[in-house]
Amino acid sequence: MKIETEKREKIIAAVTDAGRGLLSAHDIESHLKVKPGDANFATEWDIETQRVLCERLHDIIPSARFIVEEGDTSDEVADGEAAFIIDPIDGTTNFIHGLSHSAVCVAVAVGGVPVFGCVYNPFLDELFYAHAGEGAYMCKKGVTSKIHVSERTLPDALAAFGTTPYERQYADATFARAKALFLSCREVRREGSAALDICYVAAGRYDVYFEMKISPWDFAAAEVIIKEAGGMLTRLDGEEIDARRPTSVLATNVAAREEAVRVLGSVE
Ligand code: LIP
Repeated sequence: MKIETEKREKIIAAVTDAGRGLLSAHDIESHLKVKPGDANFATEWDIETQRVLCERLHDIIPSARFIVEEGDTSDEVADGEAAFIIDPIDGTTNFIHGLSHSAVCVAVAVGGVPVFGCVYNPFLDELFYAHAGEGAYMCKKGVTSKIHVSERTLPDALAAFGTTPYERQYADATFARAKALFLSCREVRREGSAALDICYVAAGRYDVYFEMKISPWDFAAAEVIIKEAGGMLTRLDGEEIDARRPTSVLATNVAAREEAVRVLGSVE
């Protein structure tokens, strides 16, 4: 499935409008909705942003299904069926705490395979986007550039990771792997938005990112972007990802991939 240019432009406009709307957010912590799991919240901006995005996106591709973070209204998506996969604010905890590392994420997927993705951080005015087969790009303050993963090998790599904060049973497994990476690379980071962290690998800022379990809306849009930037996104065991269900993720460039898989796989 190829998304026509006009539809891509409308999707990007919906995403960037939604992102800019977050810049006027205030009293964020006074209206939190508690969600299942550990320290899992939705703000009124998560919920309203998702509502407006769903309306605008439905007008662009009326036949598409929806897989969304907020509420239990996600559709079942059959192989071959088009779906929007939406995270209205990836990095919600950062947003609550006033950190500028959050993004509005929309992917168009066919079955479990994203074909178009856009990830927009309004706080830095950085839009990452890609369509399958057509390269990956970043637009910052009106200037668009093609992005590509780095050629750093693991010893020179800056590696990021996620902490599955809503499912802390993975904590020992996460931090053991983060330590193994830390002892094998230049440095590690945990910044709190899987989508942006995967896009940073695509842009050559990071070289590796892993998380033990994240949801489709956290990674689907960034999946197209990193693959079109010459990088790889698989499960931690190297198997292909289905963007319709939660999964572990390992995002890397090519140069560091084999060593990163070995180091992460060496942890019990
Ligand atoms: C978050 C991710 C983060 C991950 C959290 C959560 P949210 O997304 O971006 O990397 O560690 O488990 O999934 O919940 O802020 O949209």
